[in-house]
Amino acid sequence: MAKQAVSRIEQIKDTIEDKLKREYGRTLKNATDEEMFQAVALSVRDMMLDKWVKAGQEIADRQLKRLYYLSAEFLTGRALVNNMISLDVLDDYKAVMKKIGYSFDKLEEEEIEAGLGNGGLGRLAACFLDSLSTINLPVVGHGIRYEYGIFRQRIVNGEQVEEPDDWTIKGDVWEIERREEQAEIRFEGTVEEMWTDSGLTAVHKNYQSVFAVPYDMPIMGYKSRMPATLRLWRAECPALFDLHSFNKGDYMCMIQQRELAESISKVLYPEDDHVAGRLLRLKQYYFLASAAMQCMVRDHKKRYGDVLSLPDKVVIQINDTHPALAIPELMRILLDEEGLGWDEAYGIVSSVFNYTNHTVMQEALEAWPEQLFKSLLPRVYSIISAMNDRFSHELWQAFPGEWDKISHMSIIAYDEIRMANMCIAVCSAVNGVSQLHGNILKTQTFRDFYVISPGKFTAITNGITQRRWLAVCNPSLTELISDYIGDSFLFDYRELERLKPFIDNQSFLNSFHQIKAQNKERLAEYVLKNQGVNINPEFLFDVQAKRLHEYKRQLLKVLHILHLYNRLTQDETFSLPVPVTFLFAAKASPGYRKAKDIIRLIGAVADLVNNHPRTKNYLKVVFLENYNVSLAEVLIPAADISEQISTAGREASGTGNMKFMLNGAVTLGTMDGANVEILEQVGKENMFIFGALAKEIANMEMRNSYQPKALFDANNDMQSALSRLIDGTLPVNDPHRFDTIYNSLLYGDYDRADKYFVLYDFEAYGNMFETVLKTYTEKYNWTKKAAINTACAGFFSADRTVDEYNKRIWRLMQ
Ligand code: 26Q
Repeated sequence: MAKQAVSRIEQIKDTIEDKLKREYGRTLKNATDEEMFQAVALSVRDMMLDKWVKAGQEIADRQLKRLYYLSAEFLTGRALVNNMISLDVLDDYKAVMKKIGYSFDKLEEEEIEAGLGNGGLGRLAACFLDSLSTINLPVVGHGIRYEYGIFRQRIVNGEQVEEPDDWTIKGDVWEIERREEQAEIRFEGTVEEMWTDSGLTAVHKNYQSVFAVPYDMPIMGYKSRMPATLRLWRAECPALFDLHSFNKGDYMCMIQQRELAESISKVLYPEDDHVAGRLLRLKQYYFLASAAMQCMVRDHKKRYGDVLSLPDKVVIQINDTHPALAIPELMRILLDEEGLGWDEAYGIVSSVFNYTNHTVMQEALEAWPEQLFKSLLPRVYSIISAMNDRFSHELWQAFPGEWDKISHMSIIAYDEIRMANMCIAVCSAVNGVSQLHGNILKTQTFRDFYVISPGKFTAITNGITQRRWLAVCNPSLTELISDYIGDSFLFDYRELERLKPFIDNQSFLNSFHQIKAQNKERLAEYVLKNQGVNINPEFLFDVQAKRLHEYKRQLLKVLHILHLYNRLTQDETFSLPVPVTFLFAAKASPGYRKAKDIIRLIGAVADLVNNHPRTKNYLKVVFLENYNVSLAEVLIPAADISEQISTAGREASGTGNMKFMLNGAVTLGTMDGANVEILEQVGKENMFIFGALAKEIANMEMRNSYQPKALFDANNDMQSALSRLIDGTLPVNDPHRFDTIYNSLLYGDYDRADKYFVLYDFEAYGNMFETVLKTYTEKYNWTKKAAINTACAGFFSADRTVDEYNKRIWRLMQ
């Protein structure tokens, strides 16, 4: 080993020892696992802080324009190994741990992941920060420091049980509290308009204050000189001791008030499907929006003196509509605190804001009851009202007399405030997250808006960071790739293509195959250790891992398993060319009944097929508990097949599909979201595409022509599979447990046929699955497809995504 490396290793060891001594009064010999983790993490943090401070200087000196990325969710996951890789010190730390005789894996396992998000949207925000930092673009992410992140899921007697995720219990090592930068957030009260020297001014009175205290976390991109900042806000009661109420003897009331204020940042809402107009959620969103905007204006004024130059120095991206209240909040600050006139303020606001949409489903578009909104946020309400009046006037010019259209497009109508409409009306750019999704926004969801402002709409396909989703989670494959093409693909995604010439190289393919086999063993060990279930790495691993949603169609896979069960049990001559392990991992919103029923169904199907003397040789079904970033890191590298089977037109993009692809799984999917673009990259020989196209689905919806019962009557296999839900075959106590699922597939809910077209794609899915199994038996051929998927995944790097955002929208300098 080179001399330099030896001294680096000594240095790291000394730092760790020093941290142990000073923080805990311990030595390398007697430190607990937790203390060891903390000490190591602190030593890594020191290295990041050096860069962070320098980056701050550089931003100030060069007066760089900065991105504010506002998001109610940041699903960052564990940070330790990721940070070591980014700082290029992983091998050094491994050597240190070896030297002191401490297991590196144990260190890794000790970290509690930050699960401050539900799924795709939150993980996207985390990938973006990593990529922005990697390409050295200045960004601050603003979010909420939820005390409880996404719930921990346990399966008890087949049912999902939620447990609180108290991730901060051990104190988060990565964050730094910045109490001196706290902001005051005002709720409720009344607004009085008064004429003063500067014209009509609004004064907000009798409000309730809550303080927002920021916690900053450096997010280290790969070999970056510009770590990103993630600023998470925590709610705190203003006065530690409210003497006034105390004196009145209102002690209990005082404590209650305090609890109420601090409840704002208590818990992440676990719903990402449809949402009731919850007061606390609205409080959370305004809390984030106001804190971020006050902080931005304050910082800008400190640097540049006044607010008029804001558009030159900041740009804001809002991750779906959840932080959209930042729009009227910035208006409020500019009007009420900075004394600008409406047009001047509106000009600034509309030039700095940009909005990303992540869903086309009506039930997930945010709308707030007008009265509730008005009483919680009276001043913000009056600003939105004024924006609505002006916008309605514009609409009237564009569509004279078309009342239906105008009320459909307004920001406020039918006693509701519609956040998406406000965003589209005000923002400079509106973007979808895949090409298909972008087109659907223009031609369906927001088509009337597209008519009046076609230039605003764009589509920028999502991406993932190849650091976490390859280097961290699949070190063996990363090493193999580096052996063939060097490791520059870790910061230049285009390099990954250079693997293509090796696709026919026998020895490359052999290693590729072996690595997949090892990763399958690693997963098998994990599943045995954590759930006490044996899975055989010789089986094909078919994985569907994502939130539980009807549109994602976990049910389609379940029905197909029942179909295979029927064939295997009814026909002794039938067998599968290769045995299959079907892995599911998914959290359901606690209030989403149907989703929870589907989890119960998966458990029942598992009990059935895993215990039947014949089927257990061919099929194994496992539901993996508590899907989160850390589990994804073990699961994804082990997959042979990636299930991406949503109803076409419903999955805005999907990002799991990209993670699986990068790790050499072949996609079995519909023409939905970014699957369409995966197909463009890999070609149809390297993907298994089936099912109705988005336009066919849209057509059936328009004509109301989908008739599942007719399909059912004409298809014996479908009848037999579906009957299993209600004929008492499934081992559950209540024989009617799955009646609702059965009925909704066949007859829909209320008067509309199943909105997710599960039975429509049943046959196509089954046929394509047969092709999958046949292809899998040709080992060489299969590995080639898998490797092509990896080689073609460069396009889906979030480095490419943020670069596109930058060229089209942000215009930041490196
Ligand atoms: C809805 C109403 C009121 C308040 C909140 C919400 C809410 C909360 C969370 C609505 C949606 C979400 C989360 C959405 C999400 O994760 N969408 C996913 O975003 C990914 C990143 O763009 C895409 O790849 C997925 O296709 C999309 O489903």
